Amino acid sequence: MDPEYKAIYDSILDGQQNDTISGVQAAIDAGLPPGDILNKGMVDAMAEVGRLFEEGEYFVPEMLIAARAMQSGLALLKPHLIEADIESAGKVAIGTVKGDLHDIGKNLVGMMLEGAGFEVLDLGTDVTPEKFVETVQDGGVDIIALSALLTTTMPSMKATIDALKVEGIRDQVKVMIGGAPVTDAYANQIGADGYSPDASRAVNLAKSLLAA
Ligand code: B1M
Repeated sequence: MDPEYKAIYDSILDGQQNDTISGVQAAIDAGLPPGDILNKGMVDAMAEVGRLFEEGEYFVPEMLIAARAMQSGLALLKPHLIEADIESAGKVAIGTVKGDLHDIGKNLVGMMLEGAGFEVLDLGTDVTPEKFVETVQDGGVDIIALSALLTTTMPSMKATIDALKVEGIRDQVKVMIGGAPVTDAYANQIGADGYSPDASRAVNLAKSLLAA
């Protein structure tokens, strides 16, 4: 761990939002490269948060406060990243599907993706298949990420994939799905490209879908 970035790294791991803000501001003021602040300080910390979550040492609250700290740091860093022209890992349009208002998990997945260098377009909740189709037709989106928390709204995932097929644009975009009632088997059944059970593995999935 690079000592210049340790304070930022620790503040995200501990979910200390104010320390993340002051650490990132200090690093910007010291003229450290924005890409290094992002990758060495922040992305590495979120990767560690993901690892701790997978190992059962961190739970959702720790993940949420770490993600919130990360988001505050990102908001400060964003204009500098754009200036430095850091290459995006890809563009993801994310939304909770039609009829479903649960957004905490979806927000967490979006934050983790953003933390890993993806450009994230958040379509919000209750997103219709038509809205996802329109977003793909507008161009520039590599992945659409669908979240559902209700068994009754899972069919909206299939409806979205079917709508992409009807419009002849299914091959233009990868589709990943997730949310508490969703399974790998369901992803296969409806023809999604991948399923992730949690936010940290959603990042790995997005990376592997674009590498494939
Ligand atoms: Co609702 N709700 N809820 N709810 N709610 C559940 C989901 C439920 C399981 C509770 C229960 O009965 N035990 C149940 C669903 C039952 C079912 O269908 N099997 C339920 C119900 C029934 C309802 C209502 C119908 C209740 C009613 O009105 N009668 C109603 C529906 C409203 C609607 O959406 N139309 C409703 C409403 C609400 C609130 C508005 C009060 C609130 C949501 C607030 C909000 O999101 N802003 C709410 C809440 C908070 C919950 C519980 C308690 C918590 C959900 C949550 O945020 N978890 C939930 C019970 C539970 O899950 N234990 C419940 C924390 C979050 C970080 O986890 O969202 O699973 P989660 O996300 C995870 C993974 O799933 C994954 O990564 C995340 C982080 O690791 N993930 C993805 C999620 N999306 C992903 C996408 C990916 C990849 C991974 O790629 C695209």
